Amino acid sequence: MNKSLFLSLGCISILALGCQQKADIPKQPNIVFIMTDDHSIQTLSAYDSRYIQTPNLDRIAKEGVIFQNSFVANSICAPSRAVMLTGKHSHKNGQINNRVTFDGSQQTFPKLLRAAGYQTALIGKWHLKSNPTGFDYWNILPGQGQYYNPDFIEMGEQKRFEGYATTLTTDFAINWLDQQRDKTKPFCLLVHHKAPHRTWMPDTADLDLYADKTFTIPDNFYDDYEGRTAAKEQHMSIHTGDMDLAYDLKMVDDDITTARPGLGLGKTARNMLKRMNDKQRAAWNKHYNPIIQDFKDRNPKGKELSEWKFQRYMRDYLSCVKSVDDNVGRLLDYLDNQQLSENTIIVYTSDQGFYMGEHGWFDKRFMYEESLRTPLLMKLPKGYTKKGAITQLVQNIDYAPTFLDLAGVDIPGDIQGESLKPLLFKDPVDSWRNSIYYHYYEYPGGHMVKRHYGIRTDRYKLIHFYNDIDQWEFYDLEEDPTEMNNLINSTKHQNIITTLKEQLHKLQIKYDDLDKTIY
Ligand code: SGN
Ligand code: CA
Repeated sequence: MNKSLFLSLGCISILALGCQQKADIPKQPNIVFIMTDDHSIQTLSAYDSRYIQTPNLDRIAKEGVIFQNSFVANSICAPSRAVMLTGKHSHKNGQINNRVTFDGSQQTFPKLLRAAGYQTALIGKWHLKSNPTGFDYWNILPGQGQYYNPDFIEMGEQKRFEGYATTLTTDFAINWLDQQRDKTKPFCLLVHHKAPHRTWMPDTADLDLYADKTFTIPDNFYDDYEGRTAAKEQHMSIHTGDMDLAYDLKMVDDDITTARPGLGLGKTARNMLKRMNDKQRAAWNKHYNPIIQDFKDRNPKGKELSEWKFQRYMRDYLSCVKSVDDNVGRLLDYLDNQQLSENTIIVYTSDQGFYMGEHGWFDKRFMYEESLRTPLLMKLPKGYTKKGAITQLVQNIDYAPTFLDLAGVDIPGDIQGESLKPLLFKDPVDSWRNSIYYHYYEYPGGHMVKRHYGIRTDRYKLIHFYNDIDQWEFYDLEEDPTEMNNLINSTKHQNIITTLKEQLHKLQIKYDDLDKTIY
């Protein structure tokens, strides 16, 4: 056989194998899209096991895939949700910050799936102000929602439910799957948790879980922000009153004045506690009262206070994550027991990452790694052959086109993300994006993180802070993974900085985001 015939026969048989693999995949797989709010990569053990074990979330990664380079487009809640629903950057879907109201008349993936015969449902946090559109069924928390005995708005009707938000959201999701849906249709179910969002109120069952654990303080907990003005001028510090003793850390006691009494946070904290029933409140007091007493006795100051706050923050936050993990386990078990897993893609992500004391912070917003990255795990339906780590750069603009592609729906031309479907087979993918684009807008506003946009490649990051500042930052993530050295003026790096500026400009053309004056 001549060489070229041999090669082409080889290619045909590889192609045939590819086609056969792809022929085995479900035509309209079900979609279960689980999202949490503010869950950091650092606290999901499939990514990082320093702080907590999350066996149920890890199960998704173990049985499926884990995206090692998963990023958001704008690291804050409502914008992230709008990005995911539309597959477009914030300036295109209009949800540039948490303050504006989502235009629910625009194209979203649930609407397109519904038109293609899917049954669509949304349960849990929504946060987009306008009522959900494109869902056959919705049952959402109003605004940020409450952890204890929360109200839910079910198809326009608001009711209060006894229980803990993460558990209730999961109960409602399982109930919809089991009792409410039309079992003759494929479904797309969004299960969107409030947890582990501020103010990190654990379930009473989990209060003592980390009581005796001391967590290692990040190396850059005492960052001096040298060479990084925006980082210096934020209001999201553990060291200051930004993290409040009463409101955030539950030291609700008449002897403890909150760090920023003017904000009335002590009062807000008391109101949150007032939602509890007697049994919940008794368990709460049993846990926190001795901590409050100890705090008053020791009266820590300076570094001792900062480190005390860090430990308290970690304990409460991780307890909220533990409840997420348990509840995701319940949902996975239900899908397995009902033999739904084979035909279903299960996605786990967060609306963005979060700081666990890195740079001395909590919260998100910055284009630095901890808040730019977000967990992304998927358990795949049968026929999708990829297993383990996926290293390509992916972003939350990609979710909408991925869901549409999996469901065999044409991806509209105005969607800016890319379908991740080609990455879900074990065959190598020849070409993929080599950079992602980011743009954050909520300034001035809570936590005072200045407006910025930027580009990240697999190795470098370039950020421009603008508005009431005009400063560039450049990081070599291989040399400086915690982004402490802004090398924007480094002679050695000027060539790569120029190249990145050109690439950034190209991305702004590609995504049509050159005009910064519109917002
Ligand atoms: C609230 C929080 C902030 C948080 C924003 C945005 N304060 O305003 O700490 O940054 O939400 O979070 S709180 O007092 O209400 O807890 S987001 O995830 O919804 O974007
Ligand atoms: Ca969030």
